[in-house]
Amino acid sequence: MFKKGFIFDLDGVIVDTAKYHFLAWKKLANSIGVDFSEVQNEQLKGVSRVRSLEKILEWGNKTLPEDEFMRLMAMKNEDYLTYINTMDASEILPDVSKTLDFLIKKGQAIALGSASKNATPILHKVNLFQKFDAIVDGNDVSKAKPDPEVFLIGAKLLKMNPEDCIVFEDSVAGVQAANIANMISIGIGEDDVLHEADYIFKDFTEMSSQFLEDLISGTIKKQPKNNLSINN
Ligand code: B16
Ligand code: MG
Repeated sequence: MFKKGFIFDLDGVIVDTAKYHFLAWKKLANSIGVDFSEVQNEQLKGVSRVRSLEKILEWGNKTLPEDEFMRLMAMKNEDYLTYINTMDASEILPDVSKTLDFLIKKGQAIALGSASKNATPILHKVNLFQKFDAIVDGNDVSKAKPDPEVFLIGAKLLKMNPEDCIVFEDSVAGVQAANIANMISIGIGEDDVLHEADYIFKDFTEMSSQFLEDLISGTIKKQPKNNLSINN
């Protein structure tokens, strides 16, 4: 039997919490006189809370003392949690549960690879926690995506070699992290944003069971790439 490691990002792949991060960061940024666009927001996807605030301050040409920086991060998270608290299984993105169940039925190893420190409570809220063999989140890593640390820890916990792992990601930083880890990167979202991914789908409804079978058997392989490096 073929066995691969399937690593799922959380925000923007399993649940649409990316919209809640955007709303909470936008409110926080506006409160200190900074604004940013949806295009700029793509750069906040997949990156840590600390790095997100650093980027927002860079965009606004602002520097802050450390205690103020910490206070703003806490404010953003408090606001974000008010959205999260209302979540339930209806917020699981289309065909995610079906894909997880298919992979489980096929005996595949499944991990979460998220930058979020809120990942575990979110998985419990939407009732998917028990479907994962391993969870790696923002509490387990010291280096943010595009560093591959989160996915390499995931592979290790699944007892799989990185080259036998497949990553589902909605962020540019996450796709880059998967590529650097030498895993097959599958972008979930728009072609023009995620063009560095090996394969791109708008969402899981576009992914056939044959495609998943071919990933499992190894018929579908990583695309050759040049110049992979960490650049955030
Ligand atoms: P938190 P993912 C990431 O989650 C989000 O995409 C990113 O926007 C967020 O800043 C990061 O988690 C940290 O989240 O503030 O909840 O710790 O996409 O890697 O699942
Ligand atoms: Mg994401």
